Amino acid sequence: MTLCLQVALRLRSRAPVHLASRHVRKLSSLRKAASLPPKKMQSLLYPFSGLEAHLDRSVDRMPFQLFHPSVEDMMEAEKLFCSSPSHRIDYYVSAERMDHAPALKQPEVCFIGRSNVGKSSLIKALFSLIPEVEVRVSKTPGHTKKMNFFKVGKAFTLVDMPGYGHRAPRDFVDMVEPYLYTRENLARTFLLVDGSVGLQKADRIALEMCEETRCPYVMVVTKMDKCGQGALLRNLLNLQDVIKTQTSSCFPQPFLISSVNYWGIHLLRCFIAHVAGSISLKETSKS
Ligand SMILES: Nc1nc2c(ncn2[C@@H]2O[C@H](COP(=O)(O)OP(=O)(O)OP(=O)(O)O)[C@@H](O)[C@H]2O)c(=O)[nH]1
Ligand SMILES: [Mg+2]
Repeated sequence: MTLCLQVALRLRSRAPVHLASRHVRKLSSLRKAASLPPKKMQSLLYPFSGLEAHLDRSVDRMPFQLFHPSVEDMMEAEKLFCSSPSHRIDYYVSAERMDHAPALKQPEVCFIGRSNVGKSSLIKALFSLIPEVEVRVSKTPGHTKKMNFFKVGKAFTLVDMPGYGHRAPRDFVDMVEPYLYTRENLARTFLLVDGSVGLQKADRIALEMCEETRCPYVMVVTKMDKCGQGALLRNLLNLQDVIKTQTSSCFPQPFLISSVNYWGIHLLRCFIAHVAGSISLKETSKS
């Protein structure tokens, strides 16, 4: 982190970021989240807003708010994450190698990151409105061993990847790398980093690989419920600095999420629907 960013961060709060857990079930749906007090609703939908107060005025907020859709846009996106007879959402197939990957035409987004960072949990949270879709998560690193494809009707596909770091570089070389280089319908890669520990060496290797492929990718900061606001902000500003100074294909805005309390999940659903070309944003939305 640059010295400028270090001094710009007022580490006055060590309190963990939290939201009343009894709301957890309800909050997976936007309609129900509307019952929250406005400030809590704002933090749920745009998690950065809850942290902003701890930043010095000199910090540029713009890169954290580039994608700032309206609640109506998020409602529109949420419909895509609800299953219906004409729009089936379900696990489709798994593949161990690229030549086993299904040939699909619809846009695809994939989730990569270190083992245990929360890739499968994020997909589970995105699909929380259709709990019958089984997405397996585990405390044990290295749980997801194949590329798992989930179809969201005919609109797009989500791909859960094995993590690197556990058996790395094996799975990465066998699956993730060839996938990133050759998948023609890949619309966006989401590179997940753990907000409680910040960028690790393995994350930097993944970041370099994403840069090499020149495909557009986005950083997602996970487990924001787990760490104190000070540590989270420090890691976030450091990441923002790396994105600004060392990347060219990365979307400037990192997305903050918690798969436990659904912070940032509605915003991410909307971003995915947007990059997959499934919704058109109203004029107020920036991207
Ligand atoms: N507190 C908290 N824990 C989380 C969050 N997301 C995931 N976890 C926990 O982190 C652990 C790993 O989650 P997974 O989703 O299986 O991680 P993964 O990245 O898919 O891991 P691999 O499949 O091994 O690559 C599980 O114990 C989850 O419950 C989160 O947002 N907050
Ligand atoms: Mg997994």
